[in-house]
Amino acid sequence: MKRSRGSAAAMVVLVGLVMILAALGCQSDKKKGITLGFSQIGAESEWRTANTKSIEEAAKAAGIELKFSDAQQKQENQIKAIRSFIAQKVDVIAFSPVVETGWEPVLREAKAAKIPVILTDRAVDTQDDSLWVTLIGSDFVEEGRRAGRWLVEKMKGHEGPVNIVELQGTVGSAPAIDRKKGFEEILKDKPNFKIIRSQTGDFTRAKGKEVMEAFLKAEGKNINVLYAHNDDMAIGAIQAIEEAGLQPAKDIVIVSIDAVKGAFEAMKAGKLNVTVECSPLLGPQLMTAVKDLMAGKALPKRIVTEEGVFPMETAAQELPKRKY
Ligand code: GYE
Repeated sequence: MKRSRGSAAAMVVLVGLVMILAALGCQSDKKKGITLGFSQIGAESEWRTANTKSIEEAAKAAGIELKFSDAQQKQENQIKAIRSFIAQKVDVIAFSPVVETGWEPVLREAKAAKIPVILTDRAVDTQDDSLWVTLIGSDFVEEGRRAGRWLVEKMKGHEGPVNIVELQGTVGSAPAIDRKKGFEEILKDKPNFKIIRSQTGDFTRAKGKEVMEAFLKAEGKNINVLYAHNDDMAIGAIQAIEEAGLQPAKDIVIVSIDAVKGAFEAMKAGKLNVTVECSPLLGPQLMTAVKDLMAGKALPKRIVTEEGVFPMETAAQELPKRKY
C-alpha cells in the first residue's frame, strides 16, 4: 500500500515533468519561426497586386509567418501598421513606402525596439541611413532613362517639335520622382523634345484616364507623345485617346513603365508602343534577405532587380511568358 502510493506520487511528478518539458519544447519551436510584418502601399495597380501575391507566396514557401497590412495608399496607415508590428514584437519589419519623406520618427521607434527594417520597392529620404538595413527594388532613374532613350530613337526623322504630355505617379513617391528625373536627363540636350504638360495620375487607371482627358481638351492634336510613369495610367489614357477620336500608338506615341500583362495586351492590340520593365516579383529576394538577417549575415545596402525594355513588336512572343 505504502509502495503503491509512493509510485503514484512519482508518476504524478513524472507526468508533470513531461508536460513542462513539452511546453518548453513548444516554446522553443515557436522561437525558431520567423515573423515578418509587411506594410503594403495598397492595390492601386496591376503591378502592386502582383507584388503582394509574390510576397505572400514567397513567405509561405520560406516558412515565414507573414503579418500583412494594406495601407490603401495612405502614409498614416503605414505608420500605424509599423507601430502595431513593433507592439507585436515581430522579428523583422518590411514595407514599401508610399512617399519618400516623413518616416524618421517611426523608424526610430523600430530601431529602439531593435527590430530591423527592410525597404522593398520604394526608397525613403532620411538623414540617418542606419534606420533601415537594405532596399530591395528597381532603379527607377534608369527606367526613366530607358523610356527616354527609346523615345529619342523612335522619333528620329520626326520633323518639328516633339510635344510630350506626362502622367506622373503618386506625388512625392520614389518612382514618380526618379522616373521623371531619368527621362528628363535624356531629353535635356534635345531642344525639340518638350514636356508641355505634366500631372499626377496617382498610378491608377481611373486617374490616368481623367488626366489624359484634360490634356486632350487643353492641347488636342498638339500632343505627339504620352509618357506614363506606369502601365495602368497608360491603359486609362488609351481609353481617353480613343474616346477623343484619336488612335493610340499612332496619332500619339505611348511610352510607359512596368511591363504588366495588361501592357502586353495593349501592345498586341497595337495601342501601346513600348513598356519598360519593372519587376514586382520581389517576394523571394525579400524572404532570402529576412533569413540572412536572422542568421546574422550582413546585407548589402542596395539589392537591385534586373529588368529589360519591351517594344510593341515583341508583345505576341513575350505575352505567354509573362509571370505578372
Ligand atoms: O510602377 C506602379 C505601382 O513602386 C514600382 O507602384 C512601384 C510602382 C509601379 O503602383 O505601377
